[in-house]
Amino acid sequence: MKVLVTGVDGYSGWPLALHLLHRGHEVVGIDNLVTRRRVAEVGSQSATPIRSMSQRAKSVQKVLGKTLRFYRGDLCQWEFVRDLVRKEKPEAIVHLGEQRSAPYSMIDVHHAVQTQVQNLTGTLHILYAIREESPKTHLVKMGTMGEYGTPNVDIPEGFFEIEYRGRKDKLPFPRQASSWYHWSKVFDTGDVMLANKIWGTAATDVMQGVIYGTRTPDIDRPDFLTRFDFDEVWGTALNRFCVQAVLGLPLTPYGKGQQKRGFIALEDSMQSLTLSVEHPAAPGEYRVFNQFDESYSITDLAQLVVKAAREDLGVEAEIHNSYNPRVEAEEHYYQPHHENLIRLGYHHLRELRQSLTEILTDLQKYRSRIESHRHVVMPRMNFRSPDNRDPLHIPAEKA
Ligand code: NAD
Ligand code: USQ
Repeated sequence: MKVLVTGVDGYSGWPLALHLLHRGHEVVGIDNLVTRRRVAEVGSQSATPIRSMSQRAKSVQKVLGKTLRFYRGDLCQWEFVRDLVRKEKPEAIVHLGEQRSAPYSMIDVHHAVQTQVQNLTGTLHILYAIREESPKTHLVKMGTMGEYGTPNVDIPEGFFEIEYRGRKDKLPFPRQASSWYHWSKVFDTGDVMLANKIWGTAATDVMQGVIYGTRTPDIDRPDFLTRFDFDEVWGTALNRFCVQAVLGLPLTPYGKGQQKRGFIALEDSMQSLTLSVEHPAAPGEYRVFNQFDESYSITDLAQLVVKAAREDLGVEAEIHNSYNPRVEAEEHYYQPHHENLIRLGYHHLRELRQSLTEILTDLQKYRSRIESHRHVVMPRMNFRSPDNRDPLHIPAEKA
């Protein structure tokens, strides 16, 4: 199958491209390399030393004997997207190429606007390009579990049956996001549903939980490493906790630390996306997959990292609940469903404990890269405050 991966230079786009190539698919990738620039903008870098896209494409040719066709371009440029889809006519597009950091979207008005305008524009361009140039293309659109928020009832996969004042209907489950970024994904969802309704675009809308990990079998070589972010703005919870343990910094569950999220290993995320591609939505179908493996509280995760750091590295890490820079429930009910991918054959491949050992080992290897950026690890933002800094904030770093 010919698959177009947007955001192919990213944390998940790059291992996905390699996984699809390994499975015999033809892969075309596009990216404007903006995550590299945005991470530099907040004074950070990937913990892993990643190669440039041109070096990556050369390694693919040399090591795998396959071709990854890479286009450098911006999804916000309509002619670029239209011409690409016209030329390639992919059977599937996996759309990962968006601004993906909630804290980045909360920095100020410019970052909020950039996030929403660019994410929605890219998705609309892809929807129109499919409609005009390749109407049979199946869109696998990456959304987020954070679209649903944390309601006090179970979270279904996209839709639920409701009875109200004696009448019944099947409706989209309410979205209650808590950052400008997460809301951009909600708005994307509305646009994908509308394209499906008016043009019959076949779409899988993926509500994915937080990804963790440094490895998949496809990226197990220095020239195939994927990025790994750890700073306050771009790093995600479990990955950050591992970096904090390695650097001897306290682990920082925010607030009470009882907020729960769905998590998924990088390898399992690749497996899930591949299942969505290889078992496409039917013509005219819109379906929603909740893509995560297990849900955990943030404190449970921090405790697992403390244990792994002790057992694997002999390091005694500490947990130091910091103030919460975000506006979110710190204790809540959380019961999302995730049966659709299991029905397609999903089974958990990478155990969390194994991932922790791999992350900690890899971080030791690249220690100098995180050591030189330790000043960007601890939280300094505040979603509530207009200048996004907490005036009362006492850094959680050890005295
Ligand atoms: P990432 O930032 O590493 O990758 C995104 C890639 O898209 C980057 O290489 C970036 O340069 C590119 N990109 C962004 N805007 C673009 C544009 N306008 N034109 C062309 N390329 C553009 O992020 P990731 O972690 O790989 O996330 C991929 C997708 O998965 C995102 O849509 C994100 O919202 C979603 N997601 C991520 C996670 C996670 O934990 N990392 C969890 C759930 C959902
Ligand atoms: N958290 C801490 N301490 C930290 C970092 C995070 O307690 O040091 C908490 C946050 O307050 C939040 C939870 O961990 O409650 C998750 O935060 P995160 O930074 O790991 O993830 P998030 O901002 O939600 O975003 C990430 C990805 C995003 C994706 C989302 C999936 O960056 O692209 O959409 O995970 S989900 O969370 O399911 O919406």
